[in-house]
Amino acid sequence: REYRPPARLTSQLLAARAAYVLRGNDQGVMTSAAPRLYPHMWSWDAAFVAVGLARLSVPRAITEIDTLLGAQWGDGMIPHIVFSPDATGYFPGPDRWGCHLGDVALAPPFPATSGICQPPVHAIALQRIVEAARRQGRSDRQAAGDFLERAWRPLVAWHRWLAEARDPHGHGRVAVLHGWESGMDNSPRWDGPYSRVEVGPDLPPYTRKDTAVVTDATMRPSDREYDRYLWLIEEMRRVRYDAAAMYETVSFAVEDVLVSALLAVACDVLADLGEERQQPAADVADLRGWARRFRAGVAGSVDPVTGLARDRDLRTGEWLSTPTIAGFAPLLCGGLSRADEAALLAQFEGDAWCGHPDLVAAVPPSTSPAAADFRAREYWRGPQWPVIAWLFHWSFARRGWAERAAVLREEGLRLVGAGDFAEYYDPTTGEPLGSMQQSWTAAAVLDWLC
Ligand code: 9WN
Repeated sequence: REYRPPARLTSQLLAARAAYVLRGNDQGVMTSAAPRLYPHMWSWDAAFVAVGLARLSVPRAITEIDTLLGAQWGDGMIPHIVFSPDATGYFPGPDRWGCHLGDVALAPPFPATSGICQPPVHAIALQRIVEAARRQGRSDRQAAGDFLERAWRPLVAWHRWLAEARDPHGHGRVAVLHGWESGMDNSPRWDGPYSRVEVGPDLPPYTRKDTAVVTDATMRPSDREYDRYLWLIEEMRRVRYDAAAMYETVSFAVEDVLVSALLAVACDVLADLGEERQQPAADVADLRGWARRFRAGVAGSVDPVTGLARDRDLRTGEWLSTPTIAGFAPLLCGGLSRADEAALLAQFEGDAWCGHPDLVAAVPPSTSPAAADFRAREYWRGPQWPVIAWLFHWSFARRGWAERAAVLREEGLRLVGAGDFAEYYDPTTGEPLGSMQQSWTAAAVLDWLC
């Protein structure tokens, strides 16, 4: 396929454009994930957006997370979408979820939300806000300190909910009950579990809106996939989003290694902040315990043959070994022996992944270009997502791998250098795909450049 990348912008211009994108998507107290395709707030997007906003304005970054936490459910779950009252252009919207209609006891009546969650990266945002405030004046430092006090209990409650409601048997791995909960909707990781989801004959009819925005339908999940996505919502609605009933009955239930690794890291990040800022010792001890448990659960999932971490289908008990970016989850949270970690790092940088000879930029593709499942333009089936590059960059820096972190930053900037701020990119041509002006892409760039 012919695609000639336009010239790279200077760093200054790229950063200015990134700020402009976030400004354009700002609805006041929430930032839409993208202007047309996603005109609401998404949970993990909001955390990454706050990381970027912290470089522009600490108070505005705080507002973003305050808005998200304002939609937290009574049991601690942070919902994956907080619907903007001012936007309608997304399906499934509030009425299809039905969480705000009164019979879902734990959901807030306002704002309307979805009934599932997304990866727990919010403590990372808190840490980056505190960090950014350190470099600013007294009022920002004070605002960040107050924010930490205010966000502490909600964030501990969120982590507790994930540990208890989504890992009730203590496996050390968080269960996702919908591909959307993983944030990697149609990753080939989920093909097996989804193939076992039988769509009932009583699935209410619906019309997709996403393919009216991204008109090349091959860049989005298929209609067949959407039927299953909608069917799972139907199953959840029928048990009124009761967490225990969902865990037992929803036809898609998979222990997700990437979410589990992120929970482990997020617990440690939050515990570090809590120790530094004198938060309750009992909370800190719980956080450390969850960090240990989920780190061990991720390490315990590693395939002895490939060295990659694996998800596990809770409905069949089988390990899922499709080679996707989630296989590198242990690099985020640690927990492997030195030798296993070195081998996994070598694989990450090797020619089946970031070092594949066909890649324009050496950042991880969502699926290995060497795998039979690889599709260069199809959403989570192959494209590179700048936000995922940022996540590995941040984790590598946190783990003390400064040089490797610098390479991911440099290569990530190569990918996004023309300033489209696309949702994802074709790894083999560098073509921007999906939605443009995607907020979390702009946020990653701001963090890299400012
Ligand atoms: C469903 C907002 C979200 C991201 C997800 C990404 C995509 C939604 C969709 O967009 O998912 O939640 O409609 O495709 O897969 O990671 O949070 O940017």
